Amino acid sequence: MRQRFGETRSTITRRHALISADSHEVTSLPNWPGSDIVFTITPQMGARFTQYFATMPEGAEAGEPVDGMERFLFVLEGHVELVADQRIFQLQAEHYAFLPMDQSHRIRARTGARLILIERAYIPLKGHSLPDLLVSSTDDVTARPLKGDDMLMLKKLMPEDLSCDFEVNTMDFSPGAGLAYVETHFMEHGLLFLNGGGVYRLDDQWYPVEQGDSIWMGPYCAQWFGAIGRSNARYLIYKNWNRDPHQS
Ligand code: UGY
Ligand code: MN
Repeated sequence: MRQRFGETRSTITRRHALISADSHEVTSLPNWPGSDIVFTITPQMGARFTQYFATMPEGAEAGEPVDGMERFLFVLEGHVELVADQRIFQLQAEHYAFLPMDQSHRIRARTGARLILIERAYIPLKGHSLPDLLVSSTDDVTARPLKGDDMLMLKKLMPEDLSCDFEVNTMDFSPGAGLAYVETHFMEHGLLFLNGGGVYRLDDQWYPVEQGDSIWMGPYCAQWFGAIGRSNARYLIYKNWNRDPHQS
């Protein structure tokens, strides 16, 4: 959507950022030839990970991230083929994959496709080997109420295993549901609104948010969300996890 008069809901502060789709800036990347790339969260803003959209035309191919990075990918639209570990996986909307650090792989668009990707430097844990490659779908993950609230259903997309240094979850709010309290934590978040919307508190500001919005919450960004509207609000959320703050 084109915004007139130089206005946007996008806001970037020292400890949080809201990036609405109207302000997306398309770039290209050597490992994504032919695809449109939009970085919404990067170390340049203070994050320790990247979150970006990749829009792939039919037939486009992509390679691995830069050395030392692990990758999480989630299909928003279309159909891609993931070639990894001498296998070929067919991924469509709501399918996702985790590629451990330095896992060789290719992504091929069978149709035009749109993905969201999260990448970060892996933090190894003594006595644990690298996490395994994972390919799954949100439909195959059981939803559970967050802290007993059945109006706020959580799906944990990554294995609950100490070898994993981050988690990615979906959080699905019934209309009128909200986080139980204003959270403050050292962990960061990368978030994408998949459906619906509401009001997000970030530090001392309250933002109207909707489908397609990306949010970065840096360490100790005070955060709260309330779902408004007639339909559920659901987001995909990254969090660094299972590592001591001295290491993260
Ligand atoms: O896992 C979380 O910290 C999550 N409840 N935070 C959030 O939704 N902003
Ligand atoms: Mn949180």
